Amino acid sequence: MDARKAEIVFRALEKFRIEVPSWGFANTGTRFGKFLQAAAASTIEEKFSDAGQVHQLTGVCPTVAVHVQWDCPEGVDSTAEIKKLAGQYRVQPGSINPNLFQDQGYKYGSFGNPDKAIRDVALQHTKDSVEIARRLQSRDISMWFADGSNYPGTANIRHRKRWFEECLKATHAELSPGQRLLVEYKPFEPAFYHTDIADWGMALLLSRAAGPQARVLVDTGHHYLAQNIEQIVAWLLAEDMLGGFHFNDRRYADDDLTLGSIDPYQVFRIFHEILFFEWETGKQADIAYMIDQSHNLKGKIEAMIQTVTMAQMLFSKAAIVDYQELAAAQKDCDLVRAESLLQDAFATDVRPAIQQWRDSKGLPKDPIAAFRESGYLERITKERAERNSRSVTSYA
Ligand code: LRH
Ligand code: MN
Repeated sequence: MDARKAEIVFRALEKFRIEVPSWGFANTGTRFGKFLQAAAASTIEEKFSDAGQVHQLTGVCPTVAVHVQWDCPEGVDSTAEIKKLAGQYRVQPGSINPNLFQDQGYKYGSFGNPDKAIRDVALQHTKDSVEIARRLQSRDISMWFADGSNYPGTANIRHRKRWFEECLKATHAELSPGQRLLVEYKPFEPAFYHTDIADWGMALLLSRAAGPQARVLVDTGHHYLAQNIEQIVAWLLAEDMLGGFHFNDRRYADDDLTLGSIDPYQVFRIFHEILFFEWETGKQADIAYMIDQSHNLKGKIEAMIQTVTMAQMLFSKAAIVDYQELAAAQKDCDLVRAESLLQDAFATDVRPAIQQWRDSKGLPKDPIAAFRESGYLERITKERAERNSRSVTSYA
């Protein structure tokens, strides 16, 4: 790789940061059960400790996403301990994720529930989550809703849309000036007939209805296989409504597999649309890059390190596309030339430049190897095995 491209990779890596999810370190599974890992994290301290390891070894994940019901057992009063842990493990709390899908009361929805009392409970939990974010100096409140129905005729879709607008507006009114509301869409699961926020258009309209600090969150696993995700990204950029990503990979549906394990070119095309937008407009897109995966079989910390380094590599490959040339080829409708510029960048081995960048930062050239040599896994396995062996695994 020539020096000019290596310089571009260095500059790209300087600004690339990605947030890890606290729940990515915990024992998770599918509805058919979960295979327990002795070293899995279950307390918020263990999740910050593991996230701290990933940041120490990669240097690019200074924040960890917090899921309120799973990580803040005392609600707002859990913030003092989280601040302490942030100092101890040198990773900051990132996006705050309210949980509006687990409680029994949400059987027929949260913001979309016909029962106003349930909508009020959901709204209060969301307001508490905004307060948690304020106390933790977290910028983003990231909202996903399982709301929907399983059978035709069982839900008034228009009424539910109105209730979502009302509740999102009320949530937006709670935000401090610097805070953002991220609205995540998903076409199905756990609802299998209609989902209230099923696609990017619905999320965009509801975000606009909520207020100027609301943006759309794109979870890469929340699309039908035939959908062109990078086109959605380009549109959201053009509308200045793209707030962030939940990165993962999938072969079939919302499989939450490790990023780039099935279709790395997909993530490359997404990064390309963002970097091409920034080159063309001179604007820095204000995007929160985040991971949302459940590591059911792989070692959870290794899977997270693998994800972060894969994201770095795909971001670096996208950064070396020659945009000047590309713009000219697009203008001339030189299809082969234009496509080759992306394919050449994707085919470029950027790993030597990334290793030089890590070296220049005093970071291990190979974070996975460094993790395996660190003895961290052996230590936490001893500490956590007995407790983890007691947790339940069955589906029913
Ligand atoms: C829903 C989702 C959402 C999270 C959850 C863990 O599928 O993507 O972002 O709250 O996974
Ligand atoms: Mn998600």
